[in-house]
Amino acid sequence: MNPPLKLAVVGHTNVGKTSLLRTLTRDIGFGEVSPRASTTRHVEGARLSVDGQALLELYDTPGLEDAIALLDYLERLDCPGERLDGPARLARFLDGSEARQRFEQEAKVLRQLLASDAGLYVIDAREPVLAKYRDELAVLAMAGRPLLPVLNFVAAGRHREDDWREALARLGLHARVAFDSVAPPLDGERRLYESLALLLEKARAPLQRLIDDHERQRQARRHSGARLIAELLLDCAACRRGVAAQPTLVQGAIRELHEAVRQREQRCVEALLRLYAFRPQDAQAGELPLLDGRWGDDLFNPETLRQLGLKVGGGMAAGAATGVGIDLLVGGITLGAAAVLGALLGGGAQTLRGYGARLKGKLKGQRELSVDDAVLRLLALRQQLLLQALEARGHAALDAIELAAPQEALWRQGKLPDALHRARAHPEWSALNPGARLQQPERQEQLDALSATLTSTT
Ligand SMILES: Nc1nc2c(ncn2[C@@H]2O[C@H](COP(=O)(O)OP(=O)(O)O)[C@@H](O)[C@H]2O)c(=O)[nH]1
Ligand SMILES: [Mg+2]
Repeated sequence: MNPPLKLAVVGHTNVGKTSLLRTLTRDIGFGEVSPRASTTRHVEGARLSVDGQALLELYDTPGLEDAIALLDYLERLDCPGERLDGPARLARFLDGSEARQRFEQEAKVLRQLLASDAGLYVIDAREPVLAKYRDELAVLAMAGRPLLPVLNFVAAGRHREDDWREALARLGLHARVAFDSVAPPLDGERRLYESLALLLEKARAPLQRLIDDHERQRQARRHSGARLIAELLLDCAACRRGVAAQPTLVQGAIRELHEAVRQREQRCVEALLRLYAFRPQDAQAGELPLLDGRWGDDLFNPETLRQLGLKVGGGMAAGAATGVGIDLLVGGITLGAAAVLGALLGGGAQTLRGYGARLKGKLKGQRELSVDDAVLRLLALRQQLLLQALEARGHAALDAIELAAPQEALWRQGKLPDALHRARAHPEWSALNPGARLQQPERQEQLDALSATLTSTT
């Protein structure tokens, strides 16, 4: 088995070396990231494995601080008549006393680069190409290791990628990748490894394995993410609260339902953050702008009627689906409701036994409250936006994600997925209801269907 490929992450102080490592390892806790200079004082490493096989080791290094003075010093190391090549020059420097004193920090970096197969040279692409950076590259080039420049901070508006590209070419560095550790390009990691494979022939196979594995993991995360959202929506669509039709009780029930939905959404946010390996405080569910509740029209839901074995005309079913008939049994019987009632009675004892109690409750002024369609649409949109934000977020990001409410026009109207209409008629499908039976095959089926819809629209 081949030993893992070793990469040294090198560059000036504060250009995002530690941040790049966090993003490539998907580890928010790696090292210490800080806007202050020189937070990384020693060499720290991380290992990436696939199926238990270590493929890549990445080493963080302290920043190079005084490359101009070091280059001067290195250029004066030849004895009279001698012309050292780069590695010989560095070897002499590292054996000398200055490597333990004045240039101690730089010596650590160079030792690590010499112990590695290649270096990633991280650049803050917002910076002008200053002499100190050119000298840094000249010093690093002496190690005789392939160097891949990583132009970091390219998501920032004002960067100088073109200046850097030209300057790097003049130094003989023609491969490079654009990256941003906080908001990495979607294919940034793949391009980084592919460019590296061009510089290092022996690294091609392990890097390709890494690329493939990371793509598989990305797909698996998306799939699991869509499923977490589908669970949230199903729980909310099937949730119901019974309450006597008295204004104060009704207000209390609405508040209670509102709170249950809010907490359920927050649980989904936390699960998504865990799935993407971010911190719990990296995003919060926002306020729910509305929840009026929706009154027991589930009795007229086509799915309920189907369960009852009732055949109703298209107009009746459509009316029920759009909420016509809400409250009918409380306020007074309209034609639609009467038709259902008649059909129920006509359906015989068998049918009435199942639904009679709920129906009787309604007739006595007991009401059933459930979650608005608009709220379900809002939850779906908001969580899908969160999922997209998590996919695009680097593990070096420090700011929390703002979970703003999406535009009202988007969630006020529109069709609900069929799975949610069905869920309305199945209180036992909601973890928010007592007596939930979440393993029912039919629920799982609807969950799969809903996840698939969400995956295709995310
Ligand atoms: N916006 C943005 N900020 C970054 C990026 N990389 C690093 N930072 C920030 O730049 C600062 C220095 O980063 P750090 O990783 O500690 O740099 P190092 O000294 O080279 O290890 C920190 O405040 C990071 O959050 C990037 O690609 N984009
Ligand atoms: Mg650092």
